[in-house]
Amino acid sequence: MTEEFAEGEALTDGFHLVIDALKLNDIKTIYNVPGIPITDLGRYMQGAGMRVLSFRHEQNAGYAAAIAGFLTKKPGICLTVSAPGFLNGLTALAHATTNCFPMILISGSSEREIVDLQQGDYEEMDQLAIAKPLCKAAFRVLHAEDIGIGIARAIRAAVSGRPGGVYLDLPAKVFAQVMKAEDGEKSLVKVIDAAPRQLPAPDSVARALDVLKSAKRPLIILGKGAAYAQADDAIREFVEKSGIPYLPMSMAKGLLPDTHPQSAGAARSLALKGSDVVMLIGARLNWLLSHGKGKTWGDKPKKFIQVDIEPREMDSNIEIAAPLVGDIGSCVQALLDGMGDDWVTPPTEWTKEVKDKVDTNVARMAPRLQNNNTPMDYHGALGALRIIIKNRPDAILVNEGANTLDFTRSIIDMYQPRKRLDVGTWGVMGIGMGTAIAAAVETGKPVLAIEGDSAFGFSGMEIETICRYNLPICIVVFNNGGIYRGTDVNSSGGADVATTVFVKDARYDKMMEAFGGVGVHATSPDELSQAVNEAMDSGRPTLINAVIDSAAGTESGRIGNLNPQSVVAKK
Ligand code: ADP
Ligand code: TZD
Ligand code: MG
Repeated sequence: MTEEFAEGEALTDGFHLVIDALKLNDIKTIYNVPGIPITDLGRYMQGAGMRVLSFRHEQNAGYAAAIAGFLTKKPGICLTVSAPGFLNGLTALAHATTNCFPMILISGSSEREIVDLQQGDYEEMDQLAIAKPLCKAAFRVLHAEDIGIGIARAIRAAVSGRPGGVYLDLPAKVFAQVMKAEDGEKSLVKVIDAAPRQLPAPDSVARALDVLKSAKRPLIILGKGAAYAQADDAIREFVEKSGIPYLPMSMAKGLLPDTHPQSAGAARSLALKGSDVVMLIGARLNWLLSHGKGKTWGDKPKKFIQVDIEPREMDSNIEIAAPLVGDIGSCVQALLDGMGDDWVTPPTEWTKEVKDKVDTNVARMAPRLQNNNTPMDYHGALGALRIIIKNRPDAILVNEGANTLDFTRSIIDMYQPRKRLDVGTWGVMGIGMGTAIAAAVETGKPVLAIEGDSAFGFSGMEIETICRYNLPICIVVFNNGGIYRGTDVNSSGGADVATTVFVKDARYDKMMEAFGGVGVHATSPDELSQAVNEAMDSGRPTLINAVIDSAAGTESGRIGNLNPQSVVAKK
């Protein structure tokens, strides 16, 4: 800036404009790793009363921001340094976009002139170009007076329509640019109605209800879009009034309690195969639903109704007989209004068939969940943790791993919306600690993180962060000594252990003690249960090393079928 300022004139600069723009838009929590050129930005943010949480690795700060977006419907903010810090944050930005979570990755960057001439600046990288294919929108601000509009655009892009990740590039020199405080204030933009309601077309609502009424064996599938929408009461009323069995996708568990009489969760296979009309609410027909076809769905012809904010999601995999485009709250309300007072619930032949299957499967599972074996198997350990969540339904459950993920999802019932946070659409390992931290920070609720030992390793260093901020997080590491199992052998007979095997009898609990947290070594379900209850009562950061039989798991948990098979090699 070459402009001269009068002596004593009130001034502002890029640093403070970023802070003012965020605060004006009610964004007060930042997940970051400090360094050039954003160290002072973090300091000034903290000084201005924002909560700035410093992580040990940007990827974890990014996962925290992503899940903060899911939990709050406001963009979670991850702040990083240039090139390497930016790249470390990028996995989370792509994850947010893939999962439809609103998030903004704000990265400092180097001198544009030097970057574009490739003259080798400190941490040189064309970050904007690299971010673009991995997010919903990417913006760069080159002048301090554009910070207000840049942040406004980033917020609106992240939360409107289908939510997603947005990249905002702030070159170092913008922070130091000075302008008159008065002009600075005028340059800020408050985003009005960042995610406007999107009402469905009345004829689409009528079509959806016609298709639903024609069903003999209808099924509702609730996805994490339905959880995100925060239309909990309308969704519950709709499901109950319809009388239709419903299946929750992983992060939609608890939208209605998993113990609800209409839940088909424990009869998933029968519900998918047996249904004739399927209504998807905030769930995509991607790999997690076998693309709506194949043996998962059986031979019976089916019609699909899909409720989604993204019009292009319709027919992504198969024909959608009744697309209903709009925000879930508005769509579900329109469906409820259209059902009228004479809605006929589905034939009991179907609802009873589903309910009987649920009851049989639940009864069959019950004794396995009560075993007190040492070393523990997944059922014994999760049988204990299941009771804890039942008694503490407002606790947030974070979950990653392979067997640890699949068993936890099916065994632990959830009772409230948005309490189950996991690996999401990509099945990504490493979301654990960032997710747990943001869950504790954003909601103030206790967090139970159930982690495979491999999964935990991807973000394990953040236990220092958890201890530093004294967060009420209890981590249970399901330690089976490896990825899927701890029993694999190296087929060459060489000295290296097999590729999926870790150090035997590792003591993850001791890591926690290094930072002043509580470490517990648990070898039985009773010990595990006691330790988790103590942790959740005290609210102290705790890590429990839960010893799981190294032979208990299966390759890739429940998705082993996705592994390509060699016809010539032996494992
Ligand atoms: P799951 O993995 O639980 O099946 P997905 O992530 O595949 O869920 O699907 C979520 C869907 O929800 C996305 O297609 C997204 O466009 C949609 N969605 C997200 N928020 C809303 C909303 N407020 N209203 C309508 N649809 C939404
Ligand atoms: N890297 C990333 C980022 N995401 C992944 N999903 C994987 C690698 C591959 N992977 C899985 O899909 S699950 C898993 C890996 C490494 C770990 C499974 O081991 P675990 O759980 O110890 O966490 P179990 O209970 O031993 O099965
Ligand atoms: Mg393991």
